[in-house]
Amino acid sequence: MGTHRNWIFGPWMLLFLLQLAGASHVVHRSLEAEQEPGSVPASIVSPLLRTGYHFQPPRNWINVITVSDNGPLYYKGWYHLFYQYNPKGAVWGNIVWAHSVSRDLINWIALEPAIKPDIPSDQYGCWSGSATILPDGTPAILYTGIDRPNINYQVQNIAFPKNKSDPLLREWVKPGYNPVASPEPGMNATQFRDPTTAWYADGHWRMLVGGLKGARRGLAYLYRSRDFKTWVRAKHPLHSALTGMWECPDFFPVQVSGQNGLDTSETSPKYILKNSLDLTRYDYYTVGTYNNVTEKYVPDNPSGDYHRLRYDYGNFYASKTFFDPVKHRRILLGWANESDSVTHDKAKGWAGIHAIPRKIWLEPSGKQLLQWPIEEVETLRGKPVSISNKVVKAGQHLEVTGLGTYQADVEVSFEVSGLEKAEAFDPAFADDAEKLCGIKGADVKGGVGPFGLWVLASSGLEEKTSIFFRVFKNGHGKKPVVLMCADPTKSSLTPDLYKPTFAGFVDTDISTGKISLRSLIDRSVVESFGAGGKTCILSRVYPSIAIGDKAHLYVFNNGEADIKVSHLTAWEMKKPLMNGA
Ligand SMILES: *[C@@H]1O[C@H](CO)[C@@H](O)[C@H](O)[C@H]1NC(C)=O
Ligand SMILES: *[C@@H]1O[C@H](CO)[C@@H](O)[C@H](O)[C@H]1NC(C)=O
Ligand SMILES: *[C@@H]1O[C@H](CO)[C@@H](O)[C@H](O)[C@H]1NC(C)=O
Ligand SMILES: *[C@H]1O[C@@H](CO)[C@H](O)[C@@H](O)[C@@H]1NC(C)=O
Repeated sequence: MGTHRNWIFGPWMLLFLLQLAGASHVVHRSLEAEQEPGSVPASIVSPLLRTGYHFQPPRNWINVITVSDNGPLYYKGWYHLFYQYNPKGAVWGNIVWAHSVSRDLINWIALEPAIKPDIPSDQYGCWSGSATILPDGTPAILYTGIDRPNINYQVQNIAFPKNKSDPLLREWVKPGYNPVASPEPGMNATQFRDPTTAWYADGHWRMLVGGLKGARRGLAYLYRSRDFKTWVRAKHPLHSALTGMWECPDFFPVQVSGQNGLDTSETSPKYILKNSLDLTRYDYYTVGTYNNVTEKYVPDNPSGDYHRLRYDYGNFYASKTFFDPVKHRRILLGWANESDSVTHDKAKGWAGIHAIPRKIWLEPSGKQLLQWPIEEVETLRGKPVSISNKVVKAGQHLEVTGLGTYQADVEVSFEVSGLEKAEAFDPAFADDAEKLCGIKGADVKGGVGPFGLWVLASSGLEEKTSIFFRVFKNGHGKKPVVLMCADPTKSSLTPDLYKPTFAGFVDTDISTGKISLRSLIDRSVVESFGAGGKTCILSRVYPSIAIGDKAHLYVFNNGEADIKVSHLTAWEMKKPLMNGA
């Protein structure tokens, strides 16, 4: 994916390059005025803000830029995760595929990088790609290479394991026939990247590569191959839309009912197409059908391409799924960048984490996916603390005590009544949950809600990150609108943090009186799953007081209607093996 591109052309990177070059004292000074480098707040570099059970490379890798996931894969008893990594810190031109292995997707062991620039067609960078297992069991990696200096001219390459008997797949070789796909006349060579896992049907392999046509048309180029070696572009893309560049396309079949996943080469009446939109830096997907004769994908909801569903309404990008043959499930992995400053990142010596792997499946309505943290994460749970049948009255809050809550897993079921007290929904916000949440944050009193959790909160509530629901009346005969929101505006007293309110609507019928919330809290990240995984939000937050044992957890209710916590269980989470850190 083009995180690297963003780093190269994005404003932060520009500032950073200018700083490096010593070329812009103006820019340098304005940055200093904002955050006074040299006086990075002690809390930012505190080990208590480094995540405990989220995927990260080791601590001592100085100036790690961004970590994004590439193609996860299962081979001979091990899950393999490859991710974009800069071993040289401040030098961006040498992106490699770092490599970690796991037996359970929770405990990770770091190996040497799997793919590094060393052939003409990847000598200026090894960017994202995907892995596919061929019928004889051989894994193959397709990835984007940069083959010329000073311009991000993108081609697609292939690599195979050197020793197929090595379950750790430590060494990879790149056949001499690379690259296997290059930009053709009429294609934008700097917007041509991130090959997908391939699928097989009708005597041909097929894969997608993300692209951009003209100024605005994002598309997924379709390639075919008989032998996985010679790839020919189909005349038509699989799909396209006027959204800007499509990074990291992901395309896979889903079962119409049940929670099992399908191998990418299986067929189904329903498919998911996901793209990471470089313009907004979020991951969007549609549910649709794939016609294997015309080789076109058609979203079920015609407006879906532009008002699309997101895997996560927070900080979550460049995600990728894979089919886990062990538990017959499809698993989603996503990358979350930092929300502090580049100066902070340099002081910390690390930047970028992965979300907890999520199992995904189609909701029975067929309209969206459901997501849930993989069950393996529950092996990290310590002793539980539970609360049952507690009413939290209007304007009140309830502390959950008896555990360390800075690294915790919290599941709560709410009972909601008094729906007649709900505020009226303004249809002007029908497509803009985020804006609505920005206006009606956690401290803005409501009718039914805001109610939910204050996590990573200080005892005096100077700091708190709010994860909550707010219910709106929606005209006669329509079900109430439920907004799920993550409000980090009070999360820290540290200046110069990126603290956007993130939000999504929850397609649930709250007139049943019930809604659930699960939050995975891990020092500087909060991942929340509303209504059983219908709406998910990941936030990065960096408290300055509410760190370590000073972090508190509360249930709050800022609505007029009482809320009942029918059940809440919170677990302290243990630290898994995390790449030796
Ligand atoms: C290939 O890997 C297997 C299993 O790790 C090992 O026993 C064998 O020596 C390796 N072969 C070579 C040529 O390195
Ligand atoms: C390729 O896309 C980039 C980004 O939109 C644009 O700046 C550039 O002009 C395009 N190049 C061509 C040849 O269309
Ligand atoms: C399309 O899918 C159907 C159903 O799985 C299969 O029977 C058929 O062979 C496929 N056709 C092509 C051209 O892939
Ligand atoms: C993560 O960082 C924030 C703050 O710098 C940016 O606004 C986001 O665009 C960025 N997200 C991605 C996916 O790059």
